[in-house]
Amino acid sequence: MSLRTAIRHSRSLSLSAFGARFASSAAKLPTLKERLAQLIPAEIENVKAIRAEHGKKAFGQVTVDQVYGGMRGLPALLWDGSVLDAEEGIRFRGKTIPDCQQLLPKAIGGSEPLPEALFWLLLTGEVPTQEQVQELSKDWAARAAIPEFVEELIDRCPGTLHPMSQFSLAVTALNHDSAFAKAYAEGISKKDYWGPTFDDSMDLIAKLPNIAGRIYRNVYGRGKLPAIESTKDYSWNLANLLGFADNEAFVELLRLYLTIHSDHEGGNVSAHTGKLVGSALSDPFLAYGAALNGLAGPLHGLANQEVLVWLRKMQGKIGVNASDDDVKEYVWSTLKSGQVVPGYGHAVLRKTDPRYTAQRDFALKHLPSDPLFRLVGQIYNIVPGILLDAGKAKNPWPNVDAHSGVLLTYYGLDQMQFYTVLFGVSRALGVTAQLIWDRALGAPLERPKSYSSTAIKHMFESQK
Ligand code: FAM
Repeated sequence: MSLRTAIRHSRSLSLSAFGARFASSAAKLPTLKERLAQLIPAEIENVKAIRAEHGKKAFGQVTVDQVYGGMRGLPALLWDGSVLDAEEGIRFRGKTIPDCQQLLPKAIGGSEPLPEALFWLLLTGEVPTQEQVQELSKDWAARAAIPEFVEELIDRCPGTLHPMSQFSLAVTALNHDSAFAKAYAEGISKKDYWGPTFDDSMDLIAKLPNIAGRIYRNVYGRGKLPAIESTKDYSWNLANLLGFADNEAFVELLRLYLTIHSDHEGGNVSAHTGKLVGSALSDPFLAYGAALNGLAGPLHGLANQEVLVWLRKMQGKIGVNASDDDVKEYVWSTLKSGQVVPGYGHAVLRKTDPRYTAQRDFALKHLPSDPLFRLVGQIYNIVPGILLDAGKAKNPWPNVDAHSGVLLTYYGLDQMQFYTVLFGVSRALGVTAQLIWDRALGAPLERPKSYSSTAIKHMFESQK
């Protein structure tokens, strides 16, 4: 048994012993913060032990192509919350999306996992009880109000400012009340950093529905925001703020959506940006504001908007019930004009994204004969072959963004420019979970080395 496995094994034994002790007493279950406080000391020891035994060992070589090629595959980051396998897709703390759908607590009468439970899982590696999830929903509802000046800031944005820019502005401005920034200014000890980072993260997540809802209603003229309901879950409240809570299927979609978009290991642009900026001890609001700006790029989160724009253009050009040949011609015309097919390809994945599959399963259950869903399915049968023929993309299969827009559109949320904001609400779960653990483990300032092309040439000329 490897050292790491041995440590994990003994830890999981002691955790289950804790669980058993816990179950036998009638005491109240720990809150998320209390549970984390119990877990952190053992993980600090775990990391110390790994570094003591393996710290000087090498992962392998770094090639010049990796330096020029966006650092693909470079092992350079630590994050326990989720791991992405190129063939299988994402696992959150070892659990696949279907596992999460099965194991995580759901709303009463619902069948999709609650994102509250996913956040708990990401942070602790444990599946929370229904009661713990309800407490978390309540806690987030209690923290949901946003400062008046942030409301005004959003209200003063022109309707032509992209919702993602408004979202990032508002999130950044929340740093006005950062517990971490205040504690740091007052001289908090390094070992205590994670506490106010946790508090800020909880505030940040809790306030996102009010921010997103306000942006949506302002930009699309949907009237005043309703109040947060403290007895409802996070997704219901978000749906209500957007004006869609009457439709239970939409609320279920949001629960699934917020769960599956939350985290995709540490190296994607938004997750890594949050970690990088956080490594300068910028508080969670500043770090997540930066992450949102990365998510707003068309090769990352904005791809969900791009997919719908592309589908609508396609329908405009070749009609709603187009033949396979017409679709093929349209896809080729996209490629020949030097553009990417949005929603296809991935920097790590080499198979269909399980987040795509989860959304397809949802569509098969709730909207099997929707024309736009049929088009998405038709494209799925056509695009991979074309991308393979074109011979450039390493992964011809669809990613998460190929499917989300069609579901939202079906329920009437057809303002494509808003789609990445929903992605952003979800991604906060993963990025903040990572920030909390980074502060708990004392992660240092990130500072990789950059080289000039001249230096690279000289380095290898001298080795000839
Ligand atoms: N359509 C056309 N060309 C594509 C392509 C696609 N969907 N995917 C990759 N390629 C091209 C790519 O542009 C590159 O061309 P050049 O050599 O001319 O630069 C070539 O194939 C090799 O790229 P790769 O190694 O397969 O992919 P990368 O790791 O460089 O890039 C993506 C990954 C996601 C940026 C890329 O597949 C892409 O642009 N896809 C479309 C945009 C998209 O759907 N993004 C969302 C990704 C999503 F999961 C997320 O982050 N939310």
